[in-house]
Order: sequence, then structure tokens, then C-alpha cells
Amino acid sequence: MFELYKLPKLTYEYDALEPFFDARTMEIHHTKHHATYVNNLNSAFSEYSLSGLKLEDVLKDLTLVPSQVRNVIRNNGGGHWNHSFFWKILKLNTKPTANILQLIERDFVSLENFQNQFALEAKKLFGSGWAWLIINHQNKLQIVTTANQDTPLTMGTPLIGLDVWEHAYYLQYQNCRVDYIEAFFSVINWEQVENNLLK
Ligand code: MN3
Repeated sequence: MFELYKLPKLTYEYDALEPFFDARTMEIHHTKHHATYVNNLNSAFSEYSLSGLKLEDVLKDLTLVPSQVRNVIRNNGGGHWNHSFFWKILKLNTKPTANILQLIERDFVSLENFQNQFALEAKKLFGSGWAWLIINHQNKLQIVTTANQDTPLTMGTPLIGLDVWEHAYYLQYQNCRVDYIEAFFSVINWEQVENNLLK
């Protein structure tokens, strides 16, 4: 089987984020949802002989690939990119680094206010998509949302991303997206956020 892209291994166990994100959701999310994006992405790259292209480049500019495969790559390539990013920014018991805190206070006044704004945008997002904290092209922190599996790559450098598709929380939180968003603030890996900032 053609395998340009691989499902990344998590660096922690599925139950590592309990009680905030439950093990069953993490396992299904990783081994079923993310794996499907990877398989579909590999099929598309194989069928259209795209293996010379870099996924990030294509996601920033879909005109690099034939029009009939753009939506497949947008959805599944985006799905692969977004989830690979998401797994890395999850960890229990980390705190914002001095760097990050300084930027958050500069652009959102306080960490609490940032969290409120982020939660509001994530809650407001209609249907499936993602909420992000990015550094935009003006070098300011900005909260943005993307629909479906669209990435924020053209808008700036992503620092934090939250999957707000129902598959990310329904087993544990059912219709209570707000509780899932609140729980997310307890599992943000601020060390990785700092890594993302330094990129
Ligand atoms: Mn997902």
C-alpha cells in the first residue's frame, strides 16, 4: 500500500488527559478519525502522483494540485495536518511560559480574558471546525476559527488549536461543547505552544 503519510504515534497514553479528555474518545479520535484522513490523503497523493509536493505548501495553495482532487486534499490533508498539530499541544499540568504569558497579556490583557475570548469563539463556531490562537502577519496574537478541516496556515503561525468537531467530545460531553472547551484549558501543553512560537 502507498504510504507517504503515516498516522503519528502519540507520545502519551490515551488515558493521559483524564479526567478532562477521556481515553475512549482519544483512542477513537486517533485510531479511527485521524487514521481515515491519513488513508484518504495517501490515496489521493498516490492516484494523482503528487508525492513530490509538500503537504503544507499544498494546504496554503490548493491550486498546486489538479482541481478534481483539491477538496479531497483540503479535507483529508487538512485533517491530517490539524490532528497532528492537536495531539502535540495536549498535556496535563503545564503553565504558560514567561514568553507566551507576556504576549497574551500584551494582546488580550490577561490569561483569563484570552481564555474567555477563545471559549467564546470556539462556542460560536457553527457546525464542525477548529478554534485557533495564531500569530498573524502583523505579529499579533489572534483568535481565529476555521470550518471543517481547513487549516489556519495562510493566516499566520498557529500556536494553539482546538478540534470542535462533535467527534472530539461527544462521548464524554455530549451536546455540552462549552464544558469540553473549558476542559481544554486544563490540558494545553504550554511547552509546545512555546515551541510553536519559536518556529
Ligand atoms: Mn477530530
